[in-house]
Amino acid sequence: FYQPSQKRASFESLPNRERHEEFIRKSVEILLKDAVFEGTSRNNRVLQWTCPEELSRLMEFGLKNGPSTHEELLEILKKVVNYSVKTGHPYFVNQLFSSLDPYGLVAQWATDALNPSVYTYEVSPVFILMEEVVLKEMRSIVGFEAGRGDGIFCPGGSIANGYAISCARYKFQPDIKRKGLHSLPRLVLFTSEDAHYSIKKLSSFLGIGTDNVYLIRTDDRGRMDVTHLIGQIERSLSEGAAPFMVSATAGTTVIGAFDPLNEIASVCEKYKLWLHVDAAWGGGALVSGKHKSLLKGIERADSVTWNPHKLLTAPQQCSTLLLRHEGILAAAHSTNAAYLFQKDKSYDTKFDTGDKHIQCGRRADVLKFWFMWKAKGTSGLEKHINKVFENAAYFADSIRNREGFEMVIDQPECTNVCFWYIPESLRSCKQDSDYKERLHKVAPKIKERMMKEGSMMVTYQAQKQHPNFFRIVFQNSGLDKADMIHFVEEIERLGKD
Ligand code: ABU
Repeated sequence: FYQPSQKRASFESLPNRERHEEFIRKSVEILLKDAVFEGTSRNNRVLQWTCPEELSRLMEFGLKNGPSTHEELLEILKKVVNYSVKTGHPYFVNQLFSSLDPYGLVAQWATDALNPSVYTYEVSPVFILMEEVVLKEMRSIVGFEAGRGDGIFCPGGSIANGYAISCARYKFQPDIKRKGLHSLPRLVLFTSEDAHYSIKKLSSFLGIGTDNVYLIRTDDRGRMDVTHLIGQIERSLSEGAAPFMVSATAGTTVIGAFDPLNEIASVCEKYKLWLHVDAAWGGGALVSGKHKSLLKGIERADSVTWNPHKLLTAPQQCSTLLLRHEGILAAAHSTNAAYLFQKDKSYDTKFDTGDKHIQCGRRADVLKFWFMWKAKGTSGLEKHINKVFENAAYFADSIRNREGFEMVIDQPECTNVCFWYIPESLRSCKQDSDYKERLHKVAPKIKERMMKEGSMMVTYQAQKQHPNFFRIVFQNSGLDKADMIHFVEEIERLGKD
């Protein structure tokens, strides 16, 4: 611990260790009370909206030369909690993560207390073995034979998708590792127009270029159009380019659509393309006997992104990339740094798994998920998934025929439900030429009101020809039917004029 020489206003008579212990205990008390218990109470607000200028004044973000007292720091901590959004609050239904899982939280805190870096067995013995077990179990659930293959925990689904592109490219031309892009023809990959933006972003990062991400049309339910996919593969071949990968999506970000994986897998087999499935969002459905058929065909993939911090509500971040190809991550990325990955260590150095990552230092994101899984069992995870799908269906049923609501997709496949709210003043104007323009302004206005009141958080966006619509996301299995009705009525209240 840092031990400042100056006198401090509090705990001053205690030896430093005791002062720090008291400081930590008081800090944890604040976090438990303000962030965990009050922060997730339906009686409290999801957020206290403050504009950036005012927040800058209230929080005093500036750093100073001298130290702060523990009392000052505890006050600062209270403010950090106060002005932060309570993403574990039941009415935070804004993003593809939410909820506050007690086991996940404790394990996250344990991770931070131990502060490991998961690259070598000597530094992270528990987490190295834990990662291997969890990744193998996840591969088995995906359907890879006997759970065999490769895998890693990554800092987010975007990076997992990037690893998939890197592995696919390596498989296509292993020379890439030494010779770089000079060894390659123009590579082309295919993904749907509704896919996550990380596919384009990481293609740019990896030197493939966004122009070489060919976007495939989606149908009226947001699923990849396989005929168009075949057409675009043929187009790339006729251009003399080298198609190497299809990134399908299982649970698109906005609509929650599942691409037809079996059909896409057959196309990939025919053209010898790597099949990646971005199941960052929808992957959680695999643990449910009732819902796993949404991802039928995923077992034919070469790689899968699956984020337990999404549908399975592990704390941020908990993202994985799972591969059917053993050893491909190390083959594509290792550089054998002699100061970390010495081969003459006293134990089997196959347990020094860090070199297959592009990161060096790395958090133990596995612990929170493993601990939650231990606490609930696979059957508990399944119950959770079934409940959130039930909630989403109940919400959709509640608004489908309710005056003022209109579904974007009538039968959502995942637990994101997209809809318009049409205020009374607009309901008779559907034939007007400016109707879409006016409807486009409704969701941002309602969102502004809910943010200012702090009563709930739900996001909105425009997509393709559609004016702004709401996307409400369910992944907190602590919610029930009364909450679903609350959301409906709250949107009506906020949008009444
Ligand atoms: N991959 C995160 C997507 C963010 C969101 O729309 O919730």
